[in-house]
Amino acid sequence: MSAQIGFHDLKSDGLVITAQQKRFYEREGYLVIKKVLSQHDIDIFTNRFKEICQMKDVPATMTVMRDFAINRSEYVPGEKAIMKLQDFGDDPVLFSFCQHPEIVSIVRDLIGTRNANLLAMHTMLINKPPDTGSQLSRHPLHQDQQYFPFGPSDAIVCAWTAMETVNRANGCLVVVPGTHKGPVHPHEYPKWEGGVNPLYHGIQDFDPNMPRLHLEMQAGDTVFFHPILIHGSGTNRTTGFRKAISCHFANDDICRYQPITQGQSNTANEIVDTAQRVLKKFGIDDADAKEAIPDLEGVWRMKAKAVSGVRNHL
Ligand SMILES: O=C(O)CCC(=O)C(=O)O
Repeated sequence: MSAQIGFHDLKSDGLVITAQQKRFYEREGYLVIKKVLSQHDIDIFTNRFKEICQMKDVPATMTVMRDFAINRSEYVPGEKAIMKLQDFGDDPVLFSFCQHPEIVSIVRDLIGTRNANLLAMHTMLINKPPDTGSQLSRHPLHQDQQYFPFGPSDAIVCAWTAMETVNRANGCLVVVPGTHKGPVHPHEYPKWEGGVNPLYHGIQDFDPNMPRLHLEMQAGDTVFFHPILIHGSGTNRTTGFRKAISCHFANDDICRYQPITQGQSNTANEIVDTAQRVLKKFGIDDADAKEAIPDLEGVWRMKAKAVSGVRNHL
């Protein structure tokens, strides 16, 4: 039997998904699989999130992002004030999401082979807060490949799991099917009246007539999507928080760092500055921070973590 089960093999069933599901992903740029995680799994991640919000054993490499809609003077530490955790690779409980056998098997079916060396490149737990009227809870339509100085894009996939019911009311994910076959568009901050969160860049030349699809999902359901797929998420108009956990996986046997494009340079500078600032918070001086993270590739070299197998290239 061929070892090439999964990557670009659209005729054979995978370990978990069918050939038909692979073809759907290839054509549409996303694939929703129901109940990939159990409620028990979700409870484990939710409880760990709550502990982190109380600053219990937070790994130094994790970024705990407060809700920018809350004024600093009104800030009360706790889960209601945290909108996102980023880079949880050194947190064994949350990182078990990236190692979850069902998730890993589906990722292998989409971008890997049975023995592919997979890396977790970008990990997040998003706690989308109820919107206070500013619409800051929106995430503009964007393409994740804008931020990645590595490829090919077909060997990268995001797994995004709903940690509760997500729907239009609380700002579910929105995708524009098929757009992964197009280019990466120029990204900038949207000129929205209420502002936008740091690093939430959006596509400027987006055609508003393109059909968008709202992915309403239940807790444990997971959408796998391509890094060029145009996606974002809406305003949370409920009084509850909308939680999701995600990981961008890359196939390390195939992916390599590549020079950034001209279109990536504006967002790249900001990401590099932000990453260097985080190091400086830990007492690292300016010159050392610049040496540790000289460019966008340096940011991702710092984030990448082996999920299975060994890390060789990224
Ligand atoms: O979970 C969300 O609201 C959107 C997440 C997303 O698109 C991203 O972080 O790239």
